[in-house]
Order: sequence, then C-alpha cells, then structure tokens
Amino acid sequence: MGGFHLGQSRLEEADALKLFQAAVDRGINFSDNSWDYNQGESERRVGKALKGRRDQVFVMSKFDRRTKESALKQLNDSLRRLEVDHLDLWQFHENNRLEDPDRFFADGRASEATMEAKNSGKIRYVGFKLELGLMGDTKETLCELLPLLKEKKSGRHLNACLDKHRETQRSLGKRSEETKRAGALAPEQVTSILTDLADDDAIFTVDTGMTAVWAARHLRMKRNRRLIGSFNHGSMANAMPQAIGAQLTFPKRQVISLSGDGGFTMLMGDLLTIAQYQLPIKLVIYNNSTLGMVKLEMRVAGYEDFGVDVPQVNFAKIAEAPGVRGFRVESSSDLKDAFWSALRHKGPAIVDVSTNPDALAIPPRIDAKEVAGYGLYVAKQTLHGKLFESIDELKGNLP
Ligand SMILES: Cc1ncc(C[n+]2csc(CCOP(=O)(O)OP(=O)(O)O)c2C)c(N)n1
Ligand SMILES: [Mg+2]
Repeated sequence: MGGFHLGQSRLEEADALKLFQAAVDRGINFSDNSWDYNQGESERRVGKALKGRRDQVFVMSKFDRRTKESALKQLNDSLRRLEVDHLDLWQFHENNRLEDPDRFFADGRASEATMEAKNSGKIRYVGFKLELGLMGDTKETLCELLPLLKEKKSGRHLNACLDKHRETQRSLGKRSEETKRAGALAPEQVTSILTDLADDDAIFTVDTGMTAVWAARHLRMKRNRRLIGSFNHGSMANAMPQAIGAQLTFPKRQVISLSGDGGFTMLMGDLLTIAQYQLPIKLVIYNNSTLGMVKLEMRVAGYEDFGVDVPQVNFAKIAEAPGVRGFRVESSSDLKDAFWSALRHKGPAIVDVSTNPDALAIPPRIDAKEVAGYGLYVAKQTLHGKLFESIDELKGNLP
C-alpha cells in the first residue's frame, strides 16, 4: 500500500483512511511510507488508519538525512506520526548519487543510526531503496553488467590506499620490533615472526580475543593466504574447530590456528580429534594465562580486572599426551626455532608461547572516555598498593 498517494491533499483524509483499512482487511499487509511524503501527512494518515490493525500490517518508512542525529530525529518523527513503537522496516532513501554511500556510511553518519535503532528495538529490519532490482545467476548477470562499466584510468585513489597500507605496515613493523621485552613475549612479535615463516598459501584461523587483534595487525595476507575467524559472531574457541574443517577440506595446505589460551581450553577435546585423524594442523597458543580481551575491556571501563587470570599451564605437555608434538616457548630467542620445527613437522603440533598478559592493543583512535576509564583503573590500582604493577604494564606497552 503506497503511502505517498494516501497523503495527497486532493484525497480527503476520511477517504484515505477508508481506502487503507479496506485494503488491509482484504489482505494487503505491506505499508510503504517515507518521512518526507507530503510533509508528514502520509505518515500521519497511515498512523490513524493503523489503529486496531497494527498487528496485521508490516510497517515501513524511509529516511534521507545523512548524519546519525538527524536520521534518528527522522525516525522519532516517523514513529510519532505513525503512532507505533517500532517500524518493521526502515529504509535508506535517496541513495542514488555516487557520493551517497560515503555520506551514509562514514563514521558518525546515518548507518550508525540504523544500528542504534535496531539495538534499541525501534526498528526490526534495515533496508535500502532500490533504483534497479536485478535477479539472476551471479556470473551471467555480472557478465551482462561489466561491459556497461566505464574503466577508470586514474590510479590516484588506488595509489593513495597503497601508500596508506605501506605506511601502516611500516608503523606496525616498528611496533613489533619495539615490543620485544625480556621475559614475557610480545604477541605482536610472535605474530610477525609467524607470518614470515608460514607458507604463501597458508590458511590461518584465529580465535576471538586479543589473538584476533594481533592477527589483524601483524599477519601479512597474500594472494593465496586465507584468514578465517568468528568475526561477526565473536564467539570464542573457534580457531581449532575451524582449522579442523580447513585441513580436512585442503589436506595439502598448511593450516595454522592462532588460539588464545582461553579459547583453546574451551574446546580442548578437539585436540584428540586432531590426533586421531593425524591432521597436520599447527596450533599456536598465545598463552597469556588470562582472558586478555575481557581484562582489557574491564580496565578501559575503569574497573580493576578480576576473575580473568588463570594459572600458567604448559600446553606443550598436554599436547604430548595424545601424541601431538609440543613446543613450549618462554623466550623470544627460541621462537623462530620452535615455529620452524613445528611447521616442518609432518603431523599435528602445538607451539605454546608464553605471552605478555598486559599487552595492550592501542586502538587506531582512542576516545576520551577510554582514556578516562584507563586512568580510573590506574588510580584504583594505586589506592590498592599496586602502582608499580601499573607502571610496569605501561612500560611494557609504550615504545
Ligand atoms: C563463547 C564466548 N564466551 C565468552 C566470550 C567473551 N570473550 C571474548 S574474548 C574473551 C577472552 C578470550 O581469552 P583468550 O582465548 O585467552 O584470548 P586473549 O584475549 O587472552 O588473547 C572472552 C571471555 C565470547 N566472545 N564467546
Ligand atoms: Mg588468553
């Protein structure tokens, strides 16, 4: 049911309501609308017509403002006019100029409004208004479309991106050099050594937790390398089972699982499966004896962390029980040898690396709330007589 026509002034309001309700009663259950149709009159009329029929109708409206705040304001207007507590579908409108995706999707822009509205229950689904709907076999459709594209000759955008990528790689490389510390090993360094030694077509799987951060920053992906994780779901303990799947699918390729000690422990029984089928997976365990990501989240929120540390375990010894090769690394000078030996070994192997539990992932952007939270945590540590631990921790992380 099109909301635009229902709100036009040449149609009496009473007739519009009657029309809408008769349609619903005969089984039409999709209500189209938009914030800007007829200065809001379309939404207001549909709101009145919906009384007593809300449950029978899938209510949609659209918005066209680009910033988060202005889009949310439009949503609140739509909800008020339609007299509903949520929309079933809220669509991006007017997404038809070349620069529109950037306007909608950059940081702080309207796409964040859709996420917030979804999380708070004000909308059920997010949609996009289509300029041209296409349905077909992907390959055939793309073959038809490709000749219609005009090739761009300028490499400006690509070169700017490549420069940025190189600059990021340089600064990350510098950081992994700087984080070398006697005793606890820096996870950045562990990852950058691993990336140098792994095959060009290695398949990496990575656990949710700090390991995902180290992988994102320090694993160098190449044309034939693959990275698998639980990135959208963010569920722990994914790396080892994903490695099993990858190795069974590609028996000849090198499969390396980057596991947290927490993640590995959670599904440790899968090690027996690996041993039983002699899958030549290499399990690298970032063993910081803590649920590192949660520890960091607590600190950034201003809490002293609790309930996250676990006793140090030697997973290399656990590996040996079912006949898996185990390497334990406690100092950076042993790292390369252990990786080489494990990667060359024909069967499954665990490289259990004792990593720095206080390694901080400094985010690309830090907001004031996080700085304040971390400051509060250090203040609490100080009050509890642990100032020197905080200083050690910062020293271990600052270049
Ligand atoms: C099934 C599940 N439980 C809990 C969490 C919350 N969580 C995210 S990361 C993490 C800690 C992971 O610890 P570990 O595997 O040791 O990795 P680290 O962060 O120490 O590198 C937890 C508890 C989750 N994402 N999924
Ligand atoms: Mg851990």
